[in-house]
Amino acid sequence: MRSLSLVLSLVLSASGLGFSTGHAAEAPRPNIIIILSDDMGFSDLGCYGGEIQTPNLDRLAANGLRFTQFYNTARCCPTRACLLTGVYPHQAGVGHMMEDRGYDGYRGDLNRQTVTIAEVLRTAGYRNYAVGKWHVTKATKPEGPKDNWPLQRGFDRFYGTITGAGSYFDPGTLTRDNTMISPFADPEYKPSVFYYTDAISDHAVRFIREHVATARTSPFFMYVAYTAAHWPLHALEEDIAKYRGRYDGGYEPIRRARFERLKQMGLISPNWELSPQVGDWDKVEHKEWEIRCMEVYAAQIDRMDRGIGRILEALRETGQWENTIVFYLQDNGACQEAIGRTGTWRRPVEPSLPPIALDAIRTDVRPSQNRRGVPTLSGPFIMPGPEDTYISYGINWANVSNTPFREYKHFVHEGGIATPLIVHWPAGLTRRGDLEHQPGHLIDLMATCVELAGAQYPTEFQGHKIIPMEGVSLVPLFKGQPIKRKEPIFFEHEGNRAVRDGKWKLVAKENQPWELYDMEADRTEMHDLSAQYPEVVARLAAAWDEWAKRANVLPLGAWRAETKDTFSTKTQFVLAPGAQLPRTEAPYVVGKGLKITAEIQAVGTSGVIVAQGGSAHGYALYIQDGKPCFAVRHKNQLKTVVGSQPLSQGPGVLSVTWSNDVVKILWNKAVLAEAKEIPPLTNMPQDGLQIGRDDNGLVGDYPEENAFSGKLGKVIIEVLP
Ligand SMILES: [Ca+2]
Ligand SMILES: [Ca+2]
Repeated sequence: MRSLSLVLSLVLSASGLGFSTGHAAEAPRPNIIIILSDDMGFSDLGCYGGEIQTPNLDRLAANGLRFTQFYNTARCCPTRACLLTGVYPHQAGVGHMMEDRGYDGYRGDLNRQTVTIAEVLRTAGYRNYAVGKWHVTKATKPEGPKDNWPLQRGFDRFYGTITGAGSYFDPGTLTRDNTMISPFADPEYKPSVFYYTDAISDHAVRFIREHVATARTSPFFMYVAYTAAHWPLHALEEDIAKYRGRYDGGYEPIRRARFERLKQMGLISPNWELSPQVGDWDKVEHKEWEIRCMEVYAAQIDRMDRGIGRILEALRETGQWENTIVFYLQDNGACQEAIGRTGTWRRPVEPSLPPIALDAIRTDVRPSQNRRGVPTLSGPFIMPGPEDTYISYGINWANVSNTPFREYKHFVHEGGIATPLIVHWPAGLTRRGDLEHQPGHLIDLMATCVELAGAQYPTEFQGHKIIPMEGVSLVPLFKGQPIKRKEPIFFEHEGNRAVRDGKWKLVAKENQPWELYDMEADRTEMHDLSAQYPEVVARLAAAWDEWAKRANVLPLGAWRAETKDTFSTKTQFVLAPGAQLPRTEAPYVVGKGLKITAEIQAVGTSGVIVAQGGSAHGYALYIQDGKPCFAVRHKNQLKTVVGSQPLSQGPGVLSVTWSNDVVKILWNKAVLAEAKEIPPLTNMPQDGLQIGRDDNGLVGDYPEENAFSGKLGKVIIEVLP
């Protein structure tokens, strides 16, 4: 059957028709929809044990197939690169995020040694549509290169965002086809309230209808990549209201209930232990806020599910329901990143920054303000949900989302890489409501689509030699037949590494020794068997090494290498509170002096005024115990200059000059500190710059993020020769 459809597709693509008679008239090739959601845990969906209402996905599961051991790559970009190309992310050039680290596995852009599913299916007569988050290119400027945007990688239409995360009410890099647009100046789409999840659903529906109206003789492939439920916690009030009270009991009862349902549903073995609970509800200081975080998260997923319901409805209305195969999966495990979880903002907050025109194109992932000029609000005194907030639900709820597994996004323990996979296909699936326990991985989706479409995976494409696909087709499983996987499944992200082979999983965190788990007996990874089975460890470790060599993973740690990007040549930066600059747009500080001038409207007792860099290289001006401090990191060594006394009542101007190896801190021109022998940085810091907080790696000796507790005006940074 496979060879027959292969021959057929060759004939078809040769004739350029893309639609078939004869054999295919009896069993026409299906439309294929892959729905990917973002930063969700293994047990968030109703049909995977969750309490969040997902009736549409639950119905798909009840009439389809649910995989219990499907895997992603632990992170947004690598997952998208892997899903789209059918090879491991490093082979596609996206071993980490969207920066070029100077190694082929870490280019931050899909390479041309790979083809996307859309590129392959187009050769078999499919029309291709992409909706939602793209995030497989570093080219995110409206007028920059677009050679790795969807239309240049096999898709006929695109509506979505080129970059990763962003506001749901005003997403940066919003794009239709090849043109960046403002959601508030888009003549083609004018909802009463713009909400990105709805915009994705609406455009998926629109593309289905337009396809059927204009190109119904061709099958279609559609890739729908929701950003739900990635931070920020943005949702519509009516949806949040549905979950009011649902999480009042804290973490433990929800985890416990999910664990029990997972067992009842047969999704996990009754013999596995529940991984340890991370959060202690009794110690949560801002309980109402913490509850609200999970309510908003649930609302984001609820709204996505209803959008999926509308996509399915469009299939029914257009007669495409029976022969459309729908896949649903998640790009990585629940996200523990603490974003916007500190700060002292309190409402009401009036606009205090220059407004942004409604038709202006925005490209910011983490906006510093909304269009009206209200600074972006965060911290435990601001309830998440509205468009002027930017908050994440944090590690404790992520631990709940990932029930029963441990670890999170970034890690290749099960909590980072386990995803639901729902497959639904009325015309082609003989199993209904079944569970499939075979391990599978994103790499299998290309092989599956190639078989479904009767396409031929190329050895050469547009003059480039193409890497063979890594996965196996899942199609036999749809009919209850076995699949034959020749190789183990491999993982690497940020130095975290794993290999899954049959019942064995070998896994390690960066620079840590291997751990070995028997996944049949202990999938929650509670009992490390590496000491008992050294021969299994040796065999799998050798297999991993072999894979790492051939799959562009090496050199391990290359994701930390100096980027090949060019840096800003600007010497003056005028920045608003909440502003952030990516590394390539931040002040180029190597060998330079700096002058920082910060307008302080209300003096706080703590928090970062400006930080550029992290724990290896960087500098930060911040307040601690009311005193101004200036921290410099050089090759992991920290030097901190502390002001002699707390800042007097504001408003005032705090400034630092750092030149000729001398740091001076001044408050309204009075010198509060002077220190010598602090040479300029020798390396450009990896982290970008933020005003009012320190993201990712911390420069100074202070708590994570360390949002400024007072009120800032503008901050001016001058690069001195
Ligand atoms: Ca993600
Ligand atoms: Ca930082």
